[in-house]
Amino acid sequence: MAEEKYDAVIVGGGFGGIYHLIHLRKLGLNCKLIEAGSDFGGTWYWNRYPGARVDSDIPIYEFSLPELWKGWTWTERFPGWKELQAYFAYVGDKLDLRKHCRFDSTVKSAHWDDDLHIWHVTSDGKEGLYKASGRHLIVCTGFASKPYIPELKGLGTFQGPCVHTGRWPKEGIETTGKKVGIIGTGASGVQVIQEIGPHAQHLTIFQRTPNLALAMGQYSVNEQVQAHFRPVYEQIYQKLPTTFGGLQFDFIHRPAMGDTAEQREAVFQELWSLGGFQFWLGNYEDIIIDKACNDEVYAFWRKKVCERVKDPKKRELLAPLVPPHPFGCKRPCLEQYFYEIFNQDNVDLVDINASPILEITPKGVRTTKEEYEFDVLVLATGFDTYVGGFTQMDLRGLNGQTIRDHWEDGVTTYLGMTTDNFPNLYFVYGPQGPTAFCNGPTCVELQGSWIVSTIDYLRQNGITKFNPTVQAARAYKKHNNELSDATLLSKAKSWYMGANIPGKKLEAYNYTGGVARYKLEIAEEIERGYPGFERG
Ligand code: N01
Repeated sequence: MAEEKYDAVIVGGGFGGIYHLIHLRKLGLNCKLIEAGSDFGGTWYWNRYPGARVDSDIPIYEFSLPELWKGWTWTERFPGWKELQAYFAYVGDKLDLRKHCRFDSTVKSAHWDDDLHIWHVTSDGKEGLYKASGRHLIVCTGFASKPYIPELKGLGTFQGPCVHTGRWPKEGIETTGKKVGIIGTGASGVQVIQEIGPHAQHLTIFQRTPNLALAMGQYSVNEQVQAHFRPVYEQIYQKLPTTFGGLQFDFIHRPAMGDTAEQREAVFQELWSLGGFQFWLGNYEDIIIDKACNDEVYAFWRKKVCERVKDPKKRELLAPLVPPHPFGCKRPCLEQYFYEIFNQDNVDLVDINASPILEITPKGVRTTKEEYEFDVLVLATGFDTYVGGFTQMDLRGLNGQTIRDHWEDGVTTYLGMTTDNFPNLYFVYGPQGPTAFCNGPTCVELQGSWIVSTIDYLRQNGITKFNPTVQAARAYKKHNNELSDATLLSKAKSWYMGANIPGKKLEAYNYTGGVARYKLEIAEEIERGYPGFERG
């Protein structure tokens, strides 16, 4: 088939892909967006498991474009996946974006052509093979697009539905009145557990590490309330990239131990009462640096959780006396009635450290202690974060080098948006960006605006090949590692450090200096005339 020619090809139709489609088109570029799902939404297209819900509160989990937020009304402080899908459909309609997209088509390969200075992209799907080329390739597959399914013996033998949370079928799965087993207690596990728990006949949860989940503080919102706050939306959006987490609030800029114990207790109590991530990314600024501060935060969190769980054994498994890892160094999530679920007689919590899973059987799960029988088995086992979205494609840069080979000994990026040996390739919300420590749309808009400005610069200067130097990428990685090494992050086995995938290189996959600092660093690259790049 003939290859369609574009200025830019964009992979992925979530916040990142849509941002680039909107803004590169405003620059006059002819773009094609290719998306594996049937519509926009990205993570919210795929994560449609019961209870899937964002944990950034309104109005920060949306585009900051006035033509979009002025016409949109949410119904909850933390919207659920159905409402998020409706929001993406609204964006697509309002800006008439779908005509630039190929949906139901998965990008299989993207190869750099060093003679023509373009990318050749091939995708496949509902309408067959598709080929497009573009001078610029923007990968917006998000940090969690490749589900991780552990290699459990006998997995394929289970006779009932067995589903990963990130691939929940559109038609849903009946869990009411069923015996359900759930493996994993990350953010996805916590949400699906609290949703399925109340109506399952029996729910068995296999936990390896407790989630240090925070109270969401959910409430309904109406148009009247939002109309009242819209006049300050611009102010809020301007503030987001000046904070650590791209949020409406920031860390308390003083060390915890400079306050008295009574003052700290009062601070913790106030943050707790606000709900959401205030207790984490709005806490003392040394929360993930100073162990003494971190221990106190954990002790406060534990006290709150223990008040809600009646059974002492379950309580100790969910909120152990000894912290399983430093608080906030493995992603906490937001919960609504997760801990109350464990007070139901029909809910069991299995500690798979004490009795590991031996195999999946046709009837259920066999541990070293017993076999559990289920109608439905849910794998809430996470994702090959940061890099899975890249390595699942045949992505080849200079000399045909694959991204898999390029990153085999660890990830190198420059500024968390480009990587050496892959000219004219850009990405957002991926490795070595603020990604997991940042509100999604804030990260996408900050990185996206840098990429769009850079592409504009390249066009204005007739530069057709733009590639970060190996030295610049190495120096950036060193800097990122130093930022991470100054924290307690490496003390937790988490996907932040690649510890969730057996054999994955353990290193800092996230930029740890905070969004405000990152913003200054990437702006400096532009101000200094892109010293980290070679031009072709
Ligand atoms: O994945 P996870 P997730 N045997 O990797 C367990 C975002 N997100 O999908 O902790 C048994 O956090 C694993 O155990 P352990 C959010 O950023 C956001 O839940 O490694 N268990 C863990 O409990 C989030 O952080 C939202 O010991 C195994 C679980 O599976 C990120 O996505 C909602 C196992 C995986 O947890 C990922 O969250 C959902 C094995 N072999 C997701 N392998 C919201 O915005 C893994 N586990 C609300």
